[in-house]
Amino acid sequence: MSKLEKELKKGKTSNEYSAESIQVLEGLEAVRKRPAMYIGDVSSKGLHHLVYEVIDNSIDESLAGHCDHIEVIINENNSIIVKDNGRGIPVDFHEKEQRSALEVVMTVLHAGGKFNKDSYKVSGGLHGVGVSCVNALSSHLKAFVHRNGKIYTQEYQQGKPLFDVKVIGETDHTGTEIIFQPDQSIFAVTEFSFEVLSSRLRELAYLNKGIKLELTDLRELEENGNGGEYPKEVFYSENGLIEFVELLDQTRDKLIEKPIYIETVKNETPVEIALKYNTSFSENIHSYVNNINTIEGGTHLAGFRRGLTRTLKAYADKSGMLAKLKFDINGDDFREGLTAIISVKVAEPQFEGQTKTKLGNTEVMGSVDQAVSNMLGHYLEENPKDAKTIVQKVILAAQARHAARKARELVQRKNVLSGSGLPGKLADCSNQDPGVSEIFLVEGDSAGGTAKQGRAREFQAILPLRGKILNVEKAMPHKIFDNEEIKNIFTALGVTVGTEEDSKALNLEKLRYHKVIIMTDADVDGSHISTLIMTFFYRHMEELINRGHLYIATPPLYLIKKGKQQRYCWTEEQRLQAIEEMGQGKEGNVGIQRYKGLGEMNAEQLWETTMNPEQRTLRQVTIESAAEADRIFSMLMGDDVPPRREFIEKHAKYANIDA
Ligand code: 0RA
Repeated sequence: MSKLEKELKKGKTSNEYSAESIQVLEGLEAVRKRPAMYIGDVSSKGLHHLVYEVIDNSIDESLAGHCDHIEVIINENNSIIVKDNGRGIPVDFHEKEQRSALEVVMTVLHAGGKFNKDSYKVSGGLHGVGVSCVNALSSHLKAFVHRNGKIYTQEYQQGKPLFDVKVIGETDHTGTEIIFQPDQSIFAVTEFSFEVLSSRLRELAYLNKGIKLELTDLRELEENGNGGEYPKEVFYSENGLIEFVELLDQTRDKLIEKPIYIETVKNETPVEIALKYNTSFSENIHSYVNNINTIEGGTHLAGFRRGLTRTLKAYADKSGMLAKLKFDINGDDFREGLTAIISVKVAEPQFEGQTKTKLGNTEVMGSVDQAVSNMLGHYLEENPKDAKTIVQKVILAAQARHAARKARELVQRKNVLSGSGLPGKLADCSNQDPGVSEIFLVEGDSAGGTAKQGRAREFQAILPLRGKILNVEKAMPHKIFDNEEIKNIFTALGVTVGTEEDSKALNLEKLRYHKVIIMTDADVDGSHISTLIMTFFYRHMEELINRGHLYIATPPLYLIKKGKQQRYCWTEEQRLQAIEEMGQGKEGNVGIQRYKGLGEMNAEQLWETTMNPEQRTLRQVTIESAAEADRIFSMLMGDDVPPRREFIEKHAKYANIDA
């Protein structure tokens, strides 16, 4: 029993110490009762959030200039170690709190900052809840602090100290090490994903140059021919955002040789920006506030756009290149082929929007605007050749936008003219309520036919797509609206794109189905087609993904049969288990049928396995990290073959079974 609990048992509530102890317990209890309020949710996302929360404290320590190495270890039992070489959490005894500062930091909500006023604390997870929340949500946590030549430690159960902070040895360095085991009674998922953690650490390394971040997975040995070693990745970026933007654009053809880089402090707000132009037609701007990806944008993004447009426009006007232009140029034109990362550190960020990833602080707009204007203004003056190339690209973009608008208007006008306006190939559902309606985008006319027979006509619509749809990553914007399959998707969904002010604005108000389901064959071609379709949605209807409308159907890979018994299997594991269970002690042969195409199933089978809401599994498409998605899409869909092959070999889930 901890001292805290003993005190409480004795009912010593009159003195100050016990009153505080009770507050602490109440604070931690509140976190355990409503974990979602503090860390978002208790799914895999919330689980990983615990690690980010601890790492953020170490990142703060490095932003204060005291730490340049952070190690993360996934232990065999899915507990996590985060270790840094900072100053170490203070351990001195606090008269007012009547206990060690370490204990206060670990057990009092939002206490971290109290001891660290001098440092510029800006990092902190989306919820900025502090390490005490992680402690409250861990069945067991240990803290080790190297400081003053000594090693201090304290352990906790569900956030409650098991003993007072004690010294267990001597040391010649400083730093903090935290080991925690997420509480299984709270989290629905307790297994950490190496990929998820490594993506985040990679991102953090680019966003915080000069810090070495290491991730090791002690759960399984990787075969390497000499006994095997643990999966491990080390992330370090000397040049931060410059390298980040080059990575994002590595598969695109560059327009200017080197990224344009800005690092400054405006009105006490640190602003860091790297940007590049490439020959593509897409805009890829990723923005961060205190290391958090602000997918909904906000004032920093608005300031960036304003500064970029004004500065480039002023240069273009002055250079006389726009003199003979017969049409207007707008903000979009300045961002075609632009890849940029914007990272600001804001002392008291106000997050708004549906997912709380939109920066609201109005003062930041001016800071970023000024930073971009100053820096880009100088750059254009000093690099006239690059400046000219960029302005020429902007003019081309404006030309293409006009062509695209004509094509789009033609499509949208035609729809209005031709009665229902729905594509001839669409087998619509009878229901009119988008909330319960689904549309399956099906690869190929023949599978489309089967799906039409198998569906629940009441709420399921089928749109067959012929072969591979256009690769939007490579096509000019106006070509997109020439493509029959893409026009069909737009009109079937009832979604329009483009307004007078913003050629990419999406109008989802008339979306006719709240579930849009991509259904392709369970083989390499099928997954290529679903990637093409996802790329299309990512580039042209991102909002539809963000609002959770896009799904992928999962047809089974095998049918295992024996006599009258039959079982569908989606994984190799299920297949082996089915064979074992069905084969056991009984007569007759077990038959195994590998499904590669939707066409190999009849209508009833397709309904049962893949379309029936009662039984099917849909995978929802989310944009976990827009930057990562962007990199993957451009790599998979671009021209550069080697990185694509490498990625497919690493991730292809069909690679083995088709071989
Ligand atoms: C409070 C004050 C100081 C450092 C820290 C907290 C601190 C917290 C964590 C969490 C993980 N690693 C950490 N490293 C440091 C400043 C202490 C001083 O002034 O020396």
